[in-house]
Amino acid sequence: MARPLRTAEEYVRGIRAGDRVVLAQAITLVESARPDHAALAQDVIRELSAAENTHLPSLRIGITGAPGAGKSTFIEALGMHLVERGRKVTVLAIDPSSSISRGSILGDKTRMERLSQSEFAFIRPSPAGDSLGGVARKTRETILLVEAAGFDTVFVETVGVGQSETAVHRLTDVFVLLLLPGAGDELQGIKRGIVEMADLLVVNKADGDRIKLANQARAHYLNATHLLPPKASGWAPRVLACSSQEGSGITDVWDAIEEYRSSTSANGFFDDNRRRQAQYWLQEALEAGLHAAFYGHPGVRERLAALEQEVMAGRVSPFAAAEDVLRHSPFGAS
Ligand SMILES: Nc1nc2c(ncn2[C@@H]2O[C@H](COP(=O)(O)OP(=O)(O)OP(=O)(O)O)[C@@H](O)[C@H]2O)c(=O)[nH]1
Ligand SMILES: [Mg+2]
Repeated sequence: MARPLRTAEEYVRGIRAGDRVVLAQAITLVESARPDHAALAQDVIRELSAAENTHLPSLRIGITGAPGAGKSTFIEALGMHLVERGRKVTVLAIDPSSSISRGSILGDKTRMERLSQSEFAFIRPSPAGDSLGGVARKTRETILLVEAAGFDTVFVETVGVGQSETAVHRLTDVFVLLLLPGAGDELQGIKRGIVEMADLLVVNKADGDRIKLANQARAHYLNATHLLPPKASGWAPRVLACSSQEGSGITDVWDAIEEYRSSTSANGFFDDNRRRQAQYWLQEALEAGLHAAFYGHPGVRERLAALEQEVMAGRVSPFAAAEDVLRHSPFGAS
């Protein structure tokens, strides 16, 4: 970040006022690897969290699906639908591969052409990072910032082929799996575990000569979800079809999401889930901090360097060496 940093107070004031420039700068702070940026970001987040949220209760929506399933186009269609109804929409992404190339940004902006121009929408590409956990943590903090700025609907898009959807599931209230007409899970590269996580399964591209295939896919997944064990949320997953390109079925998807929200709010799951997510991120941050403190400690580095060769040569047992290293760490008894 080249420009001089603002004070925490200035960030907080700007974000509360819904200033997009300040919001974007605060997110850059959250994403920064510099310790002084990280410390300032924590100050900002602390102040924002301490204040009473005067905005509408937010809804965080995870969107996953195979590459090319139409996630960005779907978010554009649903996002515009919401913006027209007075909601303020944010689109975030978790793309672990973006640490190498941030190539999909351009693609996403063109897929979300109308939304990216709307004053009621805020689109931010996936943060870069060396680990999925790090990227997900930055996204969690970004969610807090955009909500404080008054964005009440947060989409988090990820490609449903790896571990990233588990991270998105821990960041969002409702999880939507986008599917292609025709092809089964195996062909779409969707793992069974992801189907099990979904609250809504939406067969996209139900248009033109694909309508019949889309209906077949819908019947297939309807059957598949009936075989799944009941969810802790008490919600039975819905299977819908839509065309993000033509806009058909988008209203039904939103109605189902609203129904999900009222049903899980009524039975307490919605708030409970957020509390458990907060607990999870506390544990996650502690583990990351412990890991960094441990391996960054000079005593640990020294002992580890000395013992590694001994262990590899078979002269010292791995477990004895580990105990030795732990004794020389900040957590050792000595
Ligand atoms: N016919 C039709 N094409 C669609 C529809 N939705 C998306 N597409 C097309 O499918 C292609 C992929 O759409 P994207 O929205 O980029 O898909 P994505 O899932 O975000 O892709 P990645 O982010 O690369 O994983 C584009 O060419 C879209 O125009 C739809 O409802 N109908
Ligand atoms: Mg996309």
